[in-house]
Amino acid sequence: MTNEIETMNQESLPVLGQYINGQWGNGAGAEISTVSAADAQQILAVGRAATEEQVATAFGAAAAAQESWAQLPMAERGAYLLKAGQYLREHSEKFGEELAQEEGKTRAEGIGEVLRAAQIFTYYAGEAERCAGTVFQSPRAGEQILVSHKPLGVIGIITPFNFPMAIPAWKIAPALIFGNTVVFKPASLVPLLATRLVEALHAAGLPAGVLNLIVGPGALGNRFIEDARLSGLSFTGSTGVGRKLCAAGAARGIPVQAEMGGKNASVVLADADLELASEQVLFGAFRATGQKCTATSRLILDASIAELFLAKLTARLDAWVTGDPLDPAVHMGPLVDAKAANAARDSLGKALAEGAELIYEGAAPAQASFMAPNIILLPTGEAGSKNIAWREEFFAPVLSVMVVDGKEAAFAAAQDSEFGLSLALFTRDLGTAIEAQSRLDVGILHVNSESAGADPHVPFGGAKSSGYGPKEQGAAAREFYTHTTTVYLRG
Ligand code: UN1
Repeated sequence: MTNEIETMNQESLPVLGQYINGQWGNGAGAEISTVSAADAQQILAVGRAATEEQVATAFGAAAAAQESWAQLPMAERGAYLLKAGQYLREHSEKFGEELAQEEGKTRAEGIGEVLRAAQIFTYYAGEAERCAGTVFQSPRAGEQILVSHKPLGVIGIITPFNFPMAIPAWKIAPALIFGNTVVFKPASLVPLLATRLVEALHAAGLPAGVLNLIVGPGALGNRFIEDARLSGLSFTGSTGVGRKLCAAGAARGIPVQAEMGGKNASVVLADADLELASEQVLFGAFRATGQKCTATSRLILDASIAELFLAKLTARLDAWVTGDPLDPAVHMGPLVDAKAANAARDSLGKALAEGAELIYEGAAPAQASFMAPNIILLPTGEAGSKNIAWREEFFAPVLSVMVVDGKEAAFAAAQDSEFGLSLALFTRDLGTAIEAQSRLDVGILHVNSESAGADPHVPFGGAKSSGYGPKEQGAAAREFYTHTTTVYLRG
């Protein structure tokens, strides 16, 4: 790219600024840019990274703003969220397209995600109309015992690239409504959409210091856990980083909520509706290019229906188009960047070297960040269960199939994972569904629907190595974003 084009581009490109103490400003660090997932030559926004000093300034602003923010009636805090939600709705097409460009999911998924963030803001604005605490009987005359919820203080929020609006929204909205202030650091691959989310809250007139945005490299996130003013940290991302943050938080005595990896199974039993199951497995495995922590990456098939099910699934995949995420005819865009796609290709190669068989490979554009949908068949028993594709999250459009005999073997295969985020079970037998609920260690169980998805008013999070700390969203969010005071109250 020549300098001339660069200059021309930069004149019209959005700027990646830092938002500290209610002001947009430049980072004092290195030059940064964000590019299209489909084409890394296409620059979407430019700016400068924040420095560690700017992180400290942001924490200072959040700490200074916290008490007066907490003292506002919750309904007034909610009014800012309502306005921000409205702003997102009004800009859903523009922001949704930017999301599709920056992250790589399709335009429809991008717009859907912006609307979902708006819905999350609206849901938490309504917290002002919900029950604020609990009253208990006292064993003593003339006394009541109240449990009231109070903000933690300053919350650090660190989010991944794959839901650049929805995940920040479902952390920021409850943090704010319960009276906390926030320093927010999005994944360095998706600063533009994080900027749009903060723009919505700024446009809503949020008081200075209540929300601060730090844009820059991942290493800046380490400063968060070290800042003495941090009272709690909510993180979504890799298991490795999440574990380190949890350990560092525990060492300091502050709560950390971490939503980490998944290796989610879809289980299709002999009595399942195969038409429905093949559609839902397709969505679970390949929507958003498999880049959801809730995506289906393991498929457990009863032997009696395996062949028929795979025929239905691959027929659907034959009509599944991978390409430019802005093209309305496209079902699946690229991965977030070439590095992610190369890592996924590497992992797939290892899985094949370890004995998996490639049984389906779709078509995809040649650019480095694209990858076609792939289905691999694992050997049954230990050889399959030790395969990298069964154990490790690829975060890519790769579905690993294991064929088993009967419900017991299917449940055992589903349980055979260190992770336990979500699971999709396909059966027509209500008894089996009820049994799955009590026997399978997952945070989210779907019966006859795909493994991904999360409604704002219900708890979200995983079992086993998938999650740490209280669940997110719905009423569960209050457990993380507040602490309680038990009041023995006599007149
Ligand atoms: C969804 O399934 O719609 O990082 C949301 C993730 C999850 C969010 C999944 N925390 O993919």
